[in-house]
Amino acid sequence: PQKIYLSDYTPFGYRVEEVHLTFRLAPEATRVLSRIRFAPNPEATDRRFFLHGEQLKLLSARIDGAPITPRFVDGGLEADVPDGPFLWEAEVEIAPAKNTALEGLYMSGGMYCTQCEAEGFRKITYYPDRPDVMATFTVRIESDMPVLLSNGNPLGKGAGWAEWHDPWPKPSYLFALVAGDLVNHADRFTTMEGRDVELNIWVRPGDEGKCAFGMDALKRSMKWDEEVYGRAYDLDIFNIVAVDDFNMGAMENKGLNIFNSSCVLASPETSTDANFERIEAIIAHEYFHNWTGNRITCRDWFQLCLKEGLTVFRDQQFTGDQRSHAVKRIDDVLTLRGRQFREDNGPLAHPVRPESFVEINNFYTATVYEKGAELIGMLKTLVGDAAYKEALDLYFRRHDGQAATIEDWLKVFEDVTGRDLSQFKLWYSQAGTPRLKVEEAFENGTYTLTFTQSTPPTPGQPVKDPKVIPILVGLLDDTGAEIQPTTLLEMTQERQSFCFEGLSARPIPSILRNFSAPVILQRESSNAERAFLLAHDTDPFNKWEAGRALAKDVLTRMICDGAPADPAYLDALQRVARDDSLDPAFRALALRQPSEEDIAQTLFDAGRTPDPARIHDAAETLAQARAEALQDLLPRLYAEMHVPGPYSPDAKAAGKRALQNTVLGLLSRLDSGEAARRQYAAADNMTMQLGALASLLTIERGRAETAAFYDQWKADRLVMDKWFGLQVACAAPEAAAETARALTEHADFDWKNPNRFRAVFGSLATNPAGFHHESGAGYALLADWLIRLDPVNPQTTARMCSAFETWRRYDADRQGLIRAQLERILNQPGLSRDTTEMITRILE
Ligand code: B3K
Ligand code: ZN
Repeated sequence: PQKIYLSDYTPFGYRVEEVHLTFRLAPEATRVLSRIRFAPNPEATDRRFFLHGEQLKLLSARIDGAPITPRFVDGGLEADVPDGPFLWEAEVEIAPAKNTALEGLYMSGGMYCTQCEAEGFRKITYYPDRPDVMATFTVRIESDMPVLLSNGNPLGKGAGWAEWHDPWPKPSYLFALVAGDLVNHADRFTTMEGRDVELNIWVRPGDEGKCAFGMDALKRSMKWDEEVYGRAYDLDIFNIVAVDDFNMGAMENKGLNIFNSSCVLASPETSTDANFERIEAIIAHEYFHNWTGNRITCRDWFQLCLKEGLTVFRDQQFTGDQRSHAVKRIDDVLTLRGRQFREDNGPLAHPVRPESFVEINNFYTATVYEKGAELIGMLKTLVGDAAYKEALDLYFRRHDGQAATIEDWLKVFEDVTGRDLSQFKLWYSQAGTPRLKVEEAFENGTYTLTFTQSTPPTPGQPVKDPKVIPILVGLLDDTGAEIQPTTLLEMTQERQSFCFEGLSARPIPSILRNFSAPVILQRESSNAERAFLLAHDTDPFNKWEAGRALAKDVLTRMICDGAPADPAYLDALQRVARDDSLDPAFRALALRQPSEEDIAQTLFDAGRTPDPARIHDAAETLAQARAEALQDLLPRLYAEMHVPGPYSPDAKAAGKRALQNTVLGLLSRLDSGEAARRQYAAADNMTMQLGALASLLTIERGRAETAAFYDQWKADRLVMDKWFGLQVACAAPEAAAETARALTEHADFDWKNPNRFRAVFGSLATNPAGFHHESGAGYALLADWLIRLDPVNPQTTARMCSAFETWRRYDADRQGLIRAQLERILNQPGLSRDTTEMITRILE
């Protein structure tokens, strides 16, 4: 397979002045007529006229009205064209009903829909399918489906047709079309510029009761982007459509966002608090793309983080503003460490701005998204809030309507602040998670912190240069009073010291407050000090982090030395649980035990070979010890967290329920699930119902509830995904693979639906002791199903391959078992480019 390089970028030889598309929709034979005005691009030298096109049947092609016979070449066609502007016309035939890859135009639940990012438009018609070619689109849809949608504003509609015009030039990846028998939840929003905007969420009949929350989230997002970034919406209509079969979460098509139904449909009975929060964040994310992604797009796909890192950062800010900054930051760091650090420290490590790829869909990663967002956060910390705002204003002014690069992005910060950001740029080009070692000294009232940074080698990058690391630090005295408020230390060298003078005694440092850089902090510390910070740190992130470090240390000792659960840790836990001054959501996070995956990574970092079975046993032992230590407190805390009245998804109520469910998990280890059974029976919302079921399954009970849950919810696909997933996620190590296998034989296991496939196999992959069971059954089962899915849906198959990315952490036996499965997958004849690239990189 061919590798594409950033360094090979050249602009396309032609500009597209306007695009007219006509769709005559039919499941097996849709006709797409295109009329495209091209003109030579004065900024380009190469005049080769190449149009991308895949899986298209070309019926006719004309240039300036005269029929032509193009030359078919790999991935598209070439033609001889006039020297000046010309009109290209083509008619192609495609078969949306046969499109199981869910890229291009496809059918889901009887409706037509599209997914074009990154390179799906070429499966719709011949076109320069690259993000730096921007054009205005006019679209006519002919179909007897009642609802016909495309980008932009409606031009008109009649029986069997509709026309749309999008006045904003856009790249083809933002094109969208939907046709179906849909109903809408409608609303309106008036922008700060006085534009009256029609808002719709379109769903299949029966789902109209699950739109209100999404609509409210949309309006809050629109308002927030006006208030915080000064960005107003720019069309007369904004449509969201819910689709059941979707490879990702959602897509920001101009004026016509298409969502995986799991990321927009919400109701108290069917959605958990976590679902509500995620839906709010994704609605915001896609909406925010209207400016960061659509009005300013990417020059090429190597610049993906330009829109994704920034838009994730913006949606994180939004959620923090709407809910709690402290809790949001902790959640984000948990995700970052769980997914991005894992990626960055394994064979799939790549820079935030990759320099080459085989299949761009394989680079919609935690590194591009989540680490990309961290880089924006660091930049903001370094330049300060005011300069950040100025830089963003300049970015929007300078690059509106353009396809931009990371160089353009950094230049606005340089121009606003006068800083040289060339060293900062290393964050975009160097992969790997930096290690930050800390040494301390105290002498004559001066406290010195010395940091040493180093980044381990990653594929293709054996040696790293020192990066700019913003380190937020505060100092406490031994009473817990803050003697040095949060201060920014700007580290630029490999080894660097910072002094705090005039202190009367050695302080207790709180380092890397708010997790100010995506690094692994290495510091010798005692559990007494961790417990002290857990009790006294004024920085909520580091307060939580101290408890986390304490728990990890205790677990590590239990695993490696067979030590018992440390009573000092259990004491500290009690104090947090009991501290009513703390937000329940924060307490729930602080009481959450580090995941087995997190422990495996930590052990591996410390030079040990993690044993998933031993980690699981220790985690179970600790959980039991925690339950017993908190025994007296649990019933009261459980009762106190009860939220009376009708369900509301707000952060305060959700925080209480989170703590209540955490407490229930511990209680269940003491009462054989009695409280959980009561909660299950009384639950009037999915958060409490699922929380109870999870508690029961974790202690290997809840058979009756599992059956009842199925009977209650079998008609609801999104709830059934939870049912499939939870059974695998909670299965005991020796039962996980068999549980998953048995579920694949269930009549409702629709494996071609990505949500259902992920429910089973995503849960298997994130149950470490089950997936990595020494029998190898988990590996073999996943490989069987990846082999089966690949010809049907390469994108989802390739994404799931990352289940194997940590294989080098484990012992020789497990490595051997995994290698055998990876090689078996790789040897499949006709394996997709997507999956081939992933397995090859994992094996290298
Ligand atoms: N931009 C889309 C992702 C497209 C995925 C292509 N395989 C969703 C988002 O980040 O908003
Ligand atoms: Zn995005």
